[in-house]
Amino acid sequence: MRKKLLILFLASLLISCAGNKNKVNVYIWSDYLSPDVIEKFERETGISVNLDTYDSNEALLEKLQTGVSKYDVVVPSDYMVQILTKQNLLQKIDKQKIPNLRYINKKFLNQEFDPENNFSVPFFWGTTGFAYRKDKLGEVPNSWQTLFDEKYAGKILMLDDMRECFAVALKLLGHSINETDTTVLLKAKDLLMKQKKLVKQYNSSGFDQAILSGDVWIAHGWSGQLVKISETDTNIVYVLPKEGGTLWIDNLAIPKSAENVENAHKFINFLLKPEISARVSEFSGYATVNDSAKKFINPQYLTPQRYPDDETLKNFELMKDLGKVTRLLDRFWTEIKSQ
Ligand code: N2P
Repeated sequence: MRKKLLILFLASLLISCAGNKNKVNVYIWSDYLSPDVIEKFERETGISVNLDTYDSNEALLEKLQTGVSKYDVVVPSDYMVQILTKQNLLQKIDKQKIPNLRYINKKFLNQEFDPENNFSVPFFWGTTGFAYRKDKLGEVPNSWQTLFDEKYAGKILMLDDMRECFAVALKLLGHSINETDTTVLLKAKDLLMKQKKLVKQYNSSGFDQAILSGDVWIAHGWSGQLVKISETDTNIVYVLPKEGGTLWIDNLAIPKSAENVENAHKFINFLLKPEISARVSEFSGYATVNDSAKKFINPQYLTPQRYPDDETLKNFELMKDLGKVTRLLDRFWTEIKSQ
């Protein structure tokens, strides 16, 4: 009996070891990957994908800091790549193992947040703007001011995202989204405090559904999801405000604590295949950084809404790590949310 038990125990140990080798744990923005792409990777490589999702960079930071879950691939935005690298939470990517890096448009490489792309590989890019319902607004808005207009009280949604909300207030005040001056930040906080009574929800996961259902009339949000619904419902319009806002690049990266590093490289390289990049871009609504993918994308998805030109983006900026000032913003944000 004892012997049998021991054999059983050893067998299960073997199976779990083999199982470990054959998986990749991915922590990524919700709505980024389509199920068919995951299945294709699993079929081609025999590696199974465990997927967890998040809707803010800060949620990702917290997960990696506490170390409770072990992820092999994560997708931080620009400023978060900087923060994670400074905190030694990412590992160097072995570029030899990512030959498909060659497909990435050079303009997305060697950015200030990772000058040699040692820790991150660009994946999607996009903007932060807002969408409105044509049937409810008697105007054609082009300014962040609309999100602060009393007549839309109770019909406004803001992203549940500290940096994104401050970016809106700062742009409205005529400043950079990376402003660090305390007096200016205080003014931005006051603006957001006043706005709070007009805001129905702070929501980063269902902002598209909230405006689609008519629950709100104006929704602050990210390009992909908002552009996607505006393509199927002509009553919804996505706006890039004249004051400018956030331009962002989301990147594939491997945490220091990853246990399946080999598989992480395989997964990243797979996502950079032109056909695969094309598919996930069509699915998510977000713009690909992969030039060779464009020929696989249905031209109906290569619109100025999804790919705004430089002129439209002239007042849009990438977020930067604000260093110590982040703590001040954290405090302001808690005050706003708890008032
Ligand atoms: C939301 C994806 C947008 C990410 N699902 C912005 N960095």
